[in-house]
Amino acid sequence: MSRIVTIGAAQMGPIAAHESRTQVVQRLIAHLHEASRRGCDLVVFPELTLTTFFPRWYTEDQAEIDQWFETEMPGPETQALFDAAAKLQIGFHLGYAELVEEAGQVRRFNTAILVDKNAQIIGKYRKIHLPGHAENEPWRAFQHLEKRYFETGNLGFRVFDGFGGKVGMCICNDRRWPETYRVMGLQGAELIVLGYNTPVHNPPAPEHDALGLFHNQIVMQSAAYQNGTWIVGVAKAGNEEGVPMIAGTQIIAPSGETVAMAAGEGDELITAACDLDLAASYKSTVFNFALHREPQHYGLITATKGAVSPADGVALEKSDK
Ligand code: CDT
Repeated sequence: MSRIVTIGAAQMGPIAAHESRTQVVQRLIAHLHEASRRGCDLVVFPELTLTTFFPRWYTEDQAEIDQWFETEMPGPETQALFDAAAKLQIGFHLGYAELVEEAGQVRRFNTAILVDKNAQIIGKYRKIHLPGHAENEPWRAFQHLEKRYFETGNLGFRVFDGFGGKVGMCICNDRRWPETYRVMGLQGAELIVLGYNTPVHNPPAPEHDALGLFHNQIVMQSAAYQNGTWIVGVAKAGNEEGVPMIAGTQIIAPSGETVAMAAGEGDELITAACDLDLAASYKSTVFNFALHREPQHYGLITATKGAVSPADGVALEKSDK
């Protein structure tokens, strides 16, 4: 038996600051129509799909920042996306900035939703690993203020039933952390979808710049293999407001092999027929967690933020201290 989900990874080229939500949604709908022509069941859009990557700018004016956030989903400008998807019977994954009131408090998250073929939201994730900094750092060519504008996600790494399988979500910087995938792998994830906005230039470590696509590749390919899951990674790419961002949108099989890859840095749909049953071949053999994982022998690591310390019960090498 096979469970084929035909997936479209909908890379977006740059989104200018002046571009309206309605204009962006038209670009997304164009992706959906092409995806329909190619028989897609699910289309994956990137992180913060609806706007330019606004954390590159510092401001103390909260109203200025809040213009980038959605207060409802779907809202007046995004309803057309849901309507088009339902009409075409295609599900989608969408990243956006979310402003909600929870327990009487206004909260802001970097969020992604998973939507089924009938335009029903069946999964939600709020980004946990927020990169960058919280204060203005004028020495940088551009800022990366996710720690200023978003709270740490409070929904955990979950796996949702959808598209005939177990679907997990994470966002951008999360993809660099092995625990992101392992937490979902332990829940049986067969497909993990994620979007990213990754500047080519990393101001604190410019020596990494030439390796951006390589790092993108190794984290997602190794995670796919080590957890026996499909991974779909989708970029917002190209030169956005003077900041070049990596492309490298791709669909990766549970073997760790990339089966489809974007060629350019603009709006581009790549597709693959993904057999979710391929995951079982890895989950039942080399990465049979129940049979082969030995967490009780890994050393005691408590859930502290940052580096482990001897107090956590981990025997550290001298060089680690
Ligand atoms: N959006 C996002 O998370 N981007 C980061 C840039 C890292 S440099 C601060 C990423 O990990 O791709």
